[in-house]
Amino acid sequence: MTAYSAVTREVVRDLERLLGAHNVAVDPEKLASYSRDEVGLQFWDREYRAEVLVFPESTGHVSAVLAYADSRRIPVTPRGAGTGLSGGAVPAFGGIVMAFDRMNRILDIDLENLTITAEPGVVTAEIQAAAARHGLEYVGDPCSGDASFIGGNVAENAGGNKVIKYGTTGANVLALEVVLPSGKVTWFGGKRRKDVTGLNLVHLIVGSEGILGVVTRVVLKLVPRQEKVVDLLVPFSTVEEAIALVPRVMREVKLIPSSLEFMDRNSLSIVSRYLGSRLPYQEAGAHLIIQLEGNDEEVLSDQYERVGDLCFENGALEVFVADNRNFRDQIWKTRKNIAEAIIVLYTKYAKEDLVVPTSKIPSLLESVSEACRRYSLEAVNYGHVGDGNIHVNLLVDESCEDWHEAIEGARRDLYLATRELGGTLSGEHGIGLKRKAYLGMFLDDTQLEIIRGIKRVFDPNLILNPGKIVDL
Ligand code: 2HG
Ligand code: ZN
Repeated sequence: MTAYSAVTREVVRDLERLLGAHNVAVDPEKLASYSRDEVGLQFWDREYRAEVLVFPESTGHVSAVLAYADSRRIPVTPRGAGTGLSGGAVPAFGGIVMAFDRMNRILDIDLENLTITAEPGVVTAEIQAAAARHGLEYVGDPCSGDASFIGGNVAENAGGNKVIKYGTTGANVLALEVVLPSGKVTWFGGKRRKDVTGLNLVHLIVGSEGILGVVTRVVLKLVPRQEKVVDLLVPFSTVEEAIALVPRVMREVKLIPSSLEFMDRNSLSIVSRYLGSRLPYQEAGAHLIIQLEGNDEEVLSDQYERVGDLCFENGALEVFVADNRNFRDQIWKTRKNIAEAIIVLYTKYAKEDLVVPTSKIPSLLESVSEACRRYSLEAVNYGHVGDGNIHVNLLVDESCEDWHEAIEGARRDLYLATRELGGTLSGEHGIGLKRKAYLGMFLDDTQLEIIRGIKRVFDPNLILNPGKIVDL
């Protein structure tokens, strides 16, 4: 375990000299709010607190702070908008939190090469909007996209609602400017669609949760924007019927929807309490959202009719075609607010991010029910069913005193079942601080040693986001 230096008054003065006093903060309220992400404080066994905040305005600033911190062994935790769900941006060892609020410029939209280049503090939705103004689309679409920063999306390899057709954030990253803990600045990748020149370092950085280097510029792929989008909202009596439809849409209608999302009855009931609105057939066992897109009205309507027929064949109670802005917004507002509804309405819960081969989703959900029976929990299951990525949220009765034990027991059982099914611990939220203790259930010693070795190559003094993913 590394011994880190404390942030003294002298260190704060040095940082002010490097960045300007207006880019350094130590006031306790700010420190507290920049020391957490969306993981509730009730989940940590102690308080994690930054000693100083820095707000770099340029790559030069990032480099200067890292070189300084490296030479003094002060931990640095990079942070996006704080929408993460794994404690990835929590300063586990105190020290410096580096926040990217002030590196928030879109630098270039390249209409020849179909790319957009941005600083890490740009909100994901702004990237989508900027691309849309040029008839293009950035397809990364995490549920937190109205708030999350693109740098955070890259660090966690955020998934979201369009992965089934377009892949995760990583699949849409072409290049990254990265500052290493030593302060050295380098570029991985470029504005090119192919690259086997050496190892794939772009995709080593994507999803590395800020433990290897700090991303200061991101070059993303853009695609032509499809002019027409239709969402089908399809209620089913049972979860099984809904899930059985997923591979059939792709195989039999021969298309890949741009989204294929799932919400069970409890998801809808909780989000409806939170938003004060209802979707049709709210009491049904499960709903699917199937999104189709295209440029030709007739082709699209032929496709959704075929998908609709298939839904009815599979026991759908109804097929609602949302082809107008209002209904589509209502559906997606409902879907995107489930996570927030749980955070606001409950304090004792586990938010899981399990992924299994899609054919194993029914078995996973059986294990969820079993764990709920065993530990007297209630489950809310929803998520990116087309990717096999289910956000199992386990709720504990608010009156339960030993709720941590119930949750840890259920998590362990579920992880064992997930592993048995060929699944894994996290699809898109990451390991961070929250899942670190369980990583060894999914990766063997050889794999963990490789990760530790890579960490040491990038960060020999272990100053960058220490305490995340693996211990050293
Ligand atoms: C979603 O898909 C997010 O809504 C959050 O990834 C999921 O909080 C969750 O469990
Ligand atoms: Zn999700």
